[in-house]
Amino acid sequence: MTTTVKKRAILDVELIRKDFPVLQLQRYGKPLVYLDNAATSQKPQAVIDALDTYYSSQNSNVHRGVHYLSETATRVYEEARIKVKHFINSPLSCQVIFTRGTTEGINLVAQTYGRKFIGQGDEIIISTMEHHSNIVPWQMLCEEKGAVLRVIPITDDGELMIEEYGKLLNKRTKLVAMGHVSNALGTINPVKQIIDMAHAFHVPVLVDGAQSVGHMHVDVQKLDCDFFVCSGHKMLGPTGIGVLYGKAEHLNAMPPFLGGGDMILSVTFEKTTYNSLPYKFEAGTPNIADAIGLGAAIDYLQQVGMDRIDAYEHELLVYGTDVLQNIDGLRMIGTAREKAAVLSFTLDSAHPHDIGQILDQEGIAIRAGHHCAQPVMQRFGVPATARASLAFYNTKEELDALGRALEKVNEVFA
Ligand code: C6P
Repeated sequence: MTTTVKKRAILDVELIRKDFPVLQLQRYGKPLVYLDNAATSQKPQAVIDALDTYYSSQNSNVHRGVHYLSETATRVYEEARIKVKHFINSPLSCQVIFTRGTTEGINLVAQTYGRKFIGQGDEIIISTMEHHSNIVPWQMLCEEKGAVLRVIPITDDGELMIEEYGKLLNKRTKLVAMGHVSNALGTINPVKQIIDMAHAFHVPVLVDGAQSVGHMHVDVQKLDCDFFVCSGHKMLGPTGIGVLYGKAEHLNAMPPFLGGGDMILSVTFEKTTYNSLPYKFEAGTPNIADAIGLGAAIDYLQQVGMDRIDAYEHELLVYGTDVLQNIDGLRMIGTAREKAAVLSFTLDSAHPHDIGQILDQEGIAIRAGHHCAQPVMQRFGVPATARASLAFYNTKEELDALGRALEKVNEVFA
């Protein structure tokens, strides 16, 4: 992987850290070192405050009431949608659909677009490094429809084999679904190239942006992706809220996902007519508070600046990689040239779960396991990895602490 620093980030990390209550905690009398950001990010006070403000002074149902509170709740909920629109550069805010998260977004596309447009003998392309959320919904669809799942292989560094991808594309291909950044390897996939290659075959592309959108600038129009999905909780927002962006032509052509209130224009026992976008895909009372919380998270990310976040996290990645390379018996899993700040590794001396436990005793939170990406583990011949995943509020000192703790693991298991 690259060991040069792209550009220097000027970021006052100590000041930023003060905005995150969880980062002030201690674990076993030691300062908490939170390195499990790919699982979920911590939340700044501004997001916690937005939830508090909503529940203490704005709480009401949206799109229904004629009273002041309902109109206020509707306004702030829809403002959150507009914030997402600007953040990912969606052409229109009605192309931003609130979901529960990435998993729901992918299932929504599989169950609506997929069921309508993918049939017997058709092919869907994914890659070896997908999260289970971007495998299982397509497998379920293939089983139901008699379609075929095709998988792009990856190199020993954890990079997509683009030539093999080119060979898989053909006139039976009906969809490509691709992770932007691998949660298990950190690989940043060349999604623009993947999309352009698919579009040459008139094949739409869904991008799983769960691990990219809070860490780098994402522009869905520049990417020209057909669908983009992400989770609020991985980008400083609350759990239970996510986003599905789609091109209007696809969203309009898709049948609804869930039926119920708000997604209809009129209902009789004979016939229901569906609401316009985005409401057609938001049946029932939506997750109002958490959408507002996501809006506050976006405000916060934009104040810090996505370019600065990206550059600083890259600096951390380079530094952390150097620290880990000095640990005896450490094997890095995922050494792509283009990497996000995910350090996935094994140690000769200890199982990843044991590593996780010893690190926890040192106040360091990492994830150990298969990271819901079992095919990647199989590809690298390991049952699990230990994974330190970074965010812009992490520091080089924390990575030094990780290095010292891993040396301790080696001593304990010597
Ligand atoms: N990865 C991790 O620790 P949800 O659970 O719907 O918010 O996100 C699912 C998901 C989809 N795609 C990718 C690339 C992901 O990384 C995740 C979530 C977490 O790596 C939890 S398994």
